[in-house]
Amino acid sequence: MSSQIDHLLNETRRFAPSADFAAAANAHADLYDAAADREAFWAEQARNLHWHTPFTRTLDWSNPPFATWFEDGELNVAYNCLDRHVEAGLGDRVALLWEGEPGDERRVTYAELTDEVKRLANVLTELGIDAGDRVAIYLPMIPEAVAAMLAVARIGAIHSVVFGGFSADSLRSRIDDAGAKLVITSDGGYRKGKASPLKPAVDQALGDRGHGPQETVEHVLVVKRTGTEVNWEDGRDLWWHDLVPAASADHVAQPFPAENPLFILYTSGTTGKPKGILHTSGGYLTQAAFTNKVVHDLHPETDVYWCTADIGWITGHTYVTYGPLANGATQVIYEGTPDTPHPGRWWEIVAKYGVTILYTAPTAIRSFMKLGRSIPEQHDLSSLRLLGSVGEPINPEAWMWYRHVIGGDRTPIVDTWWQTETGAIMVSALPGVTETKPGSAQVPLPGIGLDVVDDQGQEVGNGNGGLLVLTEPWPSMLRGIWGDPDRFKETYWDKFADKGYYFAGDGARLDEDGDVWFLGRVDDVMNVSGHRLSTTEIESALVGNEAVAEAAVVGASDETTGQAVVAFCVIKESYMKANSLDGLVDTLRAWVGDQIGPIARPRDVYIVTELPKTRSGKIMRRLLRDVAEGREVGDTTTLADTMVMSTIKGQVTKKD
Ligand code: 6R9
Repeated sequence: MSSQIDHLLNETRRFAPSADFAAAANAHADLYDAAADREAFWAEQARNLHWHTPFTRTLDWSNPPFATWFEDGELNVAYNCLDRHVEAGLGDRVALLWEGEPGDERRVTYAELTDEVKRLANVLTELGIDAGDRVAIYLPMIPEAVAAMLAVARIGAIHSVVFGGFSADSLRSRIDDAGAKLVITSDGGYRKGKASPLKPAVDQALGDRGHGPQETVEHVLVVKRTGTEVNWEDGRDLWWHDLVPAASADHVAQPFPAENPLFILYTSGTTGKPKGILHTSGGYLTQAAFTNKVVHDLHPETDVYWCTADIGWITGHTYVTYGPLANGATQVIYEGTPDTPHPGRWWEIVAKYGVTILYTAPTAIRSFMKLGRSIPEQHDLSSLRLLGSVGEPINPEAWMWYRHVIGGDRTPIVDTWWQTETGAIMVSALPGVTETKPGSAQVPLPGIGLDVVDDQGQEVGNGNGGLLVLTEPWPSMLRGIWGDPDRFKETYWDKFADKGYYFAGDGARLDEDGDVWFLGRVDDVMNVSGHRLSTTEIESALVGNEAVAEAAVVGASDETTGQAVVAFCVIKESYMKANSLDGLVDTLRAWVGDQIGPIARPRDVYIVTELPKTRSGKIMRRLLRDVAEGREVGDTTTLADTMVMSTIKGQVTKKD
């Protein structure tokens, strides 16, 4: 492993925190010392929440991998996100600065959101939803989506949010797996300048199954957002606007045990069947609130926070709904796509609301890079003081662009690694404390145990690569896979069962300082002539070339080298305007050879206009591997744009 090519580790740019930032930061270096007693540290963080019944036990790890945290304590998650702020006199503080795609806006204060959630909680109870029942939420990014999650939590029921971009089939399988009793949806939402319907998918998901004994859904509660005509099933379908405003706003939040399930969120695994990741209440909310406070440096009195994730993803659960509201933050929520009605829409929103903290994904940053800096430069971004990244490794060049063009060379960047399963951020720089390195997620947070090991679970040590493991239980860890404890053990715990490590499925390296560099999922690691090469490393080299906006690299089987490097590159518009593309393929092959070493030089470079991505923005390399190996392209149903593969195939064959 030590013979690996260390292109990424040659990244020498460093950014120390400014004295001003450090002086006002929530994070301090002494947090790491404070976490030397891990359990005491998390217990202290948990006490920042309101407990109806204080806990006396912190962690029970006597039956691994099934952990309990704060088990004998009782709390109400919604009370922590709403009522306690109102009771503290902060009812007039704006919780949600909502911007619809067509430009309509709503400001919702903590008092108003609390009122809405109380009414909805009463409606849910009237509809027969009890603690422990499952409620599916299939909504666009509108304030009702946040209210729905909180109302379900308030009565101790379990939500399963299904991303609005998922099909009727995906919705049906999630409703069935969870046995949902109620679906909360809307007529539609605005996307790409149009009203995009949602209710028909719910009708299809429910209708196809008839009303046999298997049917669990009793009602569908429908928010009117677009005014589009909807099909209506009397007795089953109910309008939100008929029930919620008319319901009583008196509702006392009852305490529930810390381990009461809070939500199920489905995530794709290596097999076809999505896994219902289960999270519970006290530990999850503790780590959500703590990380949002120290990693995003949230100062709720003054900050305007914006996490661009949809609530259909874990990032939207933890860093739109639960973390920021538990902390009493004021946050922006935007309904639509980043380029509607114009490509500067996000930057217009940053300027309009004076956003101070922006948390987004590398895929978004790279697509803005592709359009060029002139678009963000038309807007005043001087309010920004902290930038965050999540979802994928961020290439050093994208990191630098983010810092320079969006952050005006002022803002710290936190590259945050975590998963649906981890519930909250696990690895990140602490702003104001850590000297940052473009491309590295850097250090485990205080209270988190992490290592990089080989296949046998042995530490690889600094300077080497291997598999990322979490060595200690953490408060917001998944508690299981809904209905499938065996799969939970097999997927995450069996690989290093003797050590009790959680296997994350990510490749990572430790540099000489012990900082973590993520190398992508382990199935994205290539083996070329016996050398382990990471897709991320070669993609970063390609994105470092002036012509390339975005790159995806796959290992295609090759008779001589085992695997060969095949790269798919999207070219910057500014480059195409000024240059011919003749010879660019050879230039890029040579460029990678120069940057990393001859072994990494791609066998093929294909110039394409688009890369295949999931709806959460992760590149689907599996499909590109099919193209690179000349196979029929596999299952494309989870792509955001299912046409993209035929476009790519056309572009690849043309170049042959
Ligand atoms: C939060 C989220 C989890 C997978 C994870 C890893 C990748 C996320 C990353 C990152 C490198 C980062 N990932 N953040 N890789 N650096 N900062 O994205 O959850 O959708 O479950 O994905 O995403 O591969 O294993 P989820």
